[in-house]
Amino acid sequence: MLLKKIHARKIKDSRGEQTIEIFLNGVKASSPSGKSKGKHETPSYHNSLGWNIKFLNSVSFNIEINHFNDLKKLELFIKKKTKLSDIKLFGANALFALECSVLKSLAKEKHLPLYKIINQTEKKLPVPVGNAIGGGLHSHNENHPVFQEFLLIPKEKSSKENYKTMKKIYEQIRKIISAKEKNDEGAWQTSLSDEEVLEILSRFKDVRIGIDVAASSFYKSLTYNYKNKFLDRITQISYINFLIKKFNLFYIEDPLQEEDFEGFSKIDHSPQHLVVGDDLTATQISRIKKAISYKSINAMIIKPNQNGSLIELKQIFDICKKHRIKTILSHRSGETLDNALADLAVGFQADFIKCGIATKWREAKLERLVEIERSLKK
Ligand code: 2PG
Ligand code: MG
Repeated sequence: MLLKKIHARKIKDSRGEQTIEIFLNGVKASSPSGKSKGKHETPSYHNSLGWNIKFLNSVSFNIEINHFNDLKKLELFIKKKTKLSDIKLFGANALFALECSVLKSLAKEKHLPLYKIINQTEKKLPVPVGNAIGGGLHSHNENHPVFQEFLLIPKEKSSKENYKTMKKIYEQIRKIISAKEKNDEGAWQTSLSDEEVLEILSRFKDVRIGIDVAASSFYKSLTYNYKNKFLDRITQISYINFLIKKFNLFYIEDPLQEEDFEGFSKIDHSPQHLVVGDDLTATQISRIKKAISYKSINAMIIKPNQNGSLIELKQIFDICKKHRIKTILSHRSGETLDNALADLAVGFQADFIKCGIATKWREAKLERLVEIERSLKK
């Protein structure tokens, strides 16, 4: 496929914030954007979104792309044209949308599903991690839990059944907590406390439960600032270990602030629990290597737009596989209707996919997963 010209434009994500969409050969791809951004994420854009759009619309690429690894040629071309020292300085959102549009276009030309452009043979489907109740930075109400996300991880055998189970429990939760409003990710808003929410979720025996503490968002002046208590580092570690035991938590994301690699290693790491890095690792290879050397985590969030380069994303999956770190490919709190995340999860063989439960932006990914499952059975 000869990549000549693309068309880029600004669109709004689910939160009404600006992001980028790219059209290429009749297909389109777009990037999401986060709110609880890690300090070490690749910035979304170089200079500004307008600069990237102008550049992408004005350049003639003339690059022959026939398979996934040819994205390297595209990255080298952009580096040369922009005179940037590192391709990621181009901006993670612009680069990810561009690379994704190229893969989609290649898939269209070869009459293949997108995931097969990344991987022809493997067929494992990721298990969803769904946000049922929200707190922290994603909330709109004043009184909310401190933790950012309360998650359901179903145990069914199929993607279709997993989706159904999450939806069913999500509805039951609405009734129990008399929820009326949804947050940025379509999770229920509540004024209940963290432990009250966990008590409710632990009543559901056919799912495992998890939390995204997003601890950096309430860590100030060396202290974890809960509304009614202020915990130092050691007390935060014992509090999280206490919660893991009390509520049998399966999944614990960012329990400590994003620089505390050593502290993460003191969180209960039994094989039954996933200690997950998100802001800690920020989808950056150097941070992942550091987390491995400190034994900080046994699972990791991978956000394509936290890095930008799909070539690097593949390397990250390889590193995780080698070190037996479970992978969770993740959406952002500001999402678009693009459902490519499901294909990327299957293509890269992610163990889990974190993409919410409700609202059209989140359901687009879950529905695509069910569709892939159906096609694999044929
Ligand atoms: C997270 C994400 C997605 P944001 O912290 O895991 O759920 O939030 O996109 O706001 O960084
Ligand atoms: Mg997170």
